[in-house]
Amino acid sequence: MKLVNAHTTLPTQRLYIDGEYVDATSGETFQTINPATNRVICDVQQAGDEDVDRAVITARKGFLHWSRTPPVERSRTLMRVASILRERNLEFAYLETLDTDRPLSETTTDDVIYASRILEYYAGVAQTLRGDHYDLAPDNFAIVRREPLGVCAGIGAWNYSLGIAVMKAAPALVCGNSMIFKPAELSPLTALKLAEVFTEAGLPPGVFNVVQGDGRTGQLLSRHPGISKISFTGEGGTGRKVMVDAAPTLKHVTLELGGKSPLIVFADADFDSAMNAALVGNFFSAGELCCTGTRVFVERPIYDRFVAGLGPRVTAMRVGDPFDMETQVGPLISKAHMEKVLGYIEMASASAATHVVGGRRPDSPELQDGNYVTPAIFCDCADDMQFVRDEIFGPVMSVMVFDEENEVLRRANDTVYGLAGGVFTSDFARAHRVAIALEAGTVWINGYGSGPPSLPFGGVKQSGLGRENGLATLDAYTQTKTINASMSAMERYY
Ligand code: TXE
Repeated sequence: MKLVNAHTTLPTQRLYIDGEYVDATSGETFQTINPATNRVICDVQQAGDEDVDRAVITARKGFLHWSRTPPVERSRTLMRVASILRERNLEFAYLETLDTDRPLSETTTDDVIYASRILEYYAGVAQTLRGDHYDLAPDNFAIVRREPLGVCAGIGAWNYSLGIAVMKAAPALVCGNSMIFKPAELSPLTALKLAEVFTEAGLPPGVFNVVQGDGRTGQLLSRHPGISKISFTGEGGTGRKVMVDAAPTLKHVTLELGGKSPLIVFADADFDSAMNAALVGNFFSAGELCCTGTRVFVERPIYDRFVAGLGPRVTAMRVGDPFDMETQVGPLISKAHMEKVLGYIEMASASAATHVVGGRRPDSPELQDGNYVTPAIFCDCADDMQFVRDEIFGPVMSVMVFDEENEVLRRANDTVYGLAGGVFTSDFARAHRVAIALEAGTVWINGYGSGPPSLPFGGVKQSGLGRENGLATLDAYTQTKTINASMSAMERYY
């Protein structure tokens, strides 16, 4: 098992259709770049319409076979995939770090293990899939069957490419569907390795396929008449385009979109715990995470002490080479994204907010080639400042002060987003009052960020449609059929 490193280059990557690598017919390629060095890792073939058509025909064949596979077999296959991923944790983690910039300290402990846990969860669910029975009358009963949708497509964002692929494939496959997955063009590599593992685990050809490409390939999937469902992860504008493209063929759509989540710290909170949450809730994965708690509201009595405590903790964070196990904050995914984040930092610096720490390019010579930005904190922010309202998707924390519970709830909910939120207080009743009042798909009380596969995750308002993980997701990958059976003759009506 050869581990990649910061200098690894790879041969041109292809598509994975019908259980094997195949060449795209489009003749077009794109490059995936190492964010820590901005050197090319490899070329990747772009899937065109003929390639997507081929994937759909194959996935349809795969679906007809797989949907007739007993759930216990589906369960065993997913369990085999999970155990292979655990065995090859380092190989996948190193590749994910190379492609996504997220440090080994995260990918070796979080990404691959989390993907395995999702597969294990749905493997356990497989044999519990069932419908309902209704006793309507002595001579009349009904059953409601839960049936798969058919060929499903997954479109991924670039930050957690393996995790997002598995979050979509595991529930889809466990319900008897087949899947065509398109990873983001900025991190296309681990989805291909995942496809190899599915084949190695005995998944029949055509049940999990990977096509590569940018938004054009994504649009081909959203529009294809042979695809019954699109599960999309990405930013809101793109999600709305997917929905529009999916409408003419009336596809089922799940959208996991962006956020600008509030983290509320009351004066009676466990101070250190709240501080830990603010830091990990903003700077894990260098803030390139949808559910980051980037609007930190701190009750006035502890505001100054809280802000004073943040600075030294951020200064001590180790920003550097993602392949160094000591690194806590790696580079951002691309030069363009780094410029976008630096633009917001410039905006914040020019505003009336107070700059606390960070938000600049590091000085060390060995980091000059990478898309590095040191974690930034601004305090004394106003709710209407653009960098406080927009999703930055980078290491930028905004801190605001508040006085009253109703005031902070109004302000926390004053956003188009509704993905997540956090509340820190030792008052049990207030914790639940606030959690219930926050407009979000997930709220953490006295914690931030953990999301076991058994819990549904997703946004309200402009943060998404539908859920991933948990049992709720099974409704997104199945449809019901009511069979109403009569045991006596039909009476004459006309
Ligand atoms: O998204 P983009 P990115 C969000 C995060 C941020 C965004 C960053 O909040 O807003 O994702 O990811 C494909 N038709 N989440 O920049 O640009 C594109 O090729 C069909 C939320 O990747 O929207 C890529 O594969 N597809 C999430 C994918 O869409 C199209 C967790 C996403 O690209 C397309 C992680 C089109 N017209 C990030 N245009 C959550 N809520 O869980 C592009 N694509």
